[in-house]
Amino acid sequence: MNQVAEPMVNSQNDAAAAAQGGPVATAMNEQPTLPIQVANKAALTEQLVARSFGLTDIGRLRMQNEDQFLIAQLTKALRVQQTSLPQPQTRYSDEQGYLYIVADGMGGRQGGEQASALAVDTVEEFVLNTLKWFFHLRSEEEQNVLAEFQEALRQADVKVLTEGSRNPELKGMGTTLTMAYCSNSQLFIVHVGGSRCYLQRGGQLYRLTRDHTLVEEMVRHQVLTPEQASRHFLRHVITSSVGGTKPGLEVEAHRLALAAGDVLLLCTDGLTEMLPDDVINAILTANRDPRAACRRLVEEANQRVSQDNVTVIVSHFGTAS
Ligand SMILES: [Mn+2]
Repeated sequence: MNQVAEPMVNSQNDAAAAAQGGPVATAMNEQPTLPIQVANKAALTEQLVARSFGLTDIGRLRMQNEDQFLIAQLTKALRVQQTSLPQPQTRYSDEQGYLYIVADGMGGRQGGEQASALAVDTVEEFVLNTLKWFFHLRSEEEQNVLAEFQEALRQADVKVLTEGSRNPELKGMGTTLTMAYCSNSQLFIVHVGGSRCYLQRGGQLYRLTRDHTLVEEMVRHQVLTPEQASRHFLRHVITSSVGGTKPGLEVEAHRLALAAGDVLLLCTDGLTEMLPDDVINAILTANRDPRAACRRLVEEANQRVSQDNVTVIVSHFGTAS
């Protein structure tokens, strides 16, 4: 559940993030602040294999599910049309890219569902058509990846706004969008709104994204304590969205090096409204299978009578061998 507020400045304030348990990501143009170090070159080209699962649930009190998610694998393919050789019809490269998206729509009736669907579809299309960035990234190209993904969100913003302006029933529809892309062992994250991306490493859960919400702004300016913010009646008001009532959006971008054993979690606020971080961490630790972890997270949210749609993606990274 989200509503859109007037856009506010989304300062990427590391002190605020640190106060919440430490940022782990390197924001664009910012110095690395954290436990997750950029590894040496050899490690960065290490191929990690992901086991992923996603789940979306309407929750206990809603009539419709406005959340969407996507898990996709990108690979180079060679499709043989004709050959004299006894070889397989299609060959795939060993290199894989993994794409994860969660989106939480808003806008009443059909609007929310359509906004989140349209945004995911637009980003998916964009990612497919920028495949040139996906393999053997050189360091200068890594900056481009984040810039490209930010552009993907801007395109989605325009699409959702345009569609919303065409149909009075869809006017003002918008969506949060949190997206992670893993290529070799590099993780790229772009994010708008109140969904979240977490990384579990060494038994610790790190929140990689900030909520673009009015109450998080107020916490940052020390108007509210985090405890007050978690119960505040304006906690669903988001300060930036894909679509919504105004063009333009604040995109948060991060890049970090993944390691074998890392667990990635993307989720909508339906999960984090219900479950504190320590409960989420315990469930991820107790369920080493992504499918089991997703089911357990959704069950636990529903047991606490989730008033919102709940969507989770869990991905485990390991070495190829
Ligand atoms: Mn929600």
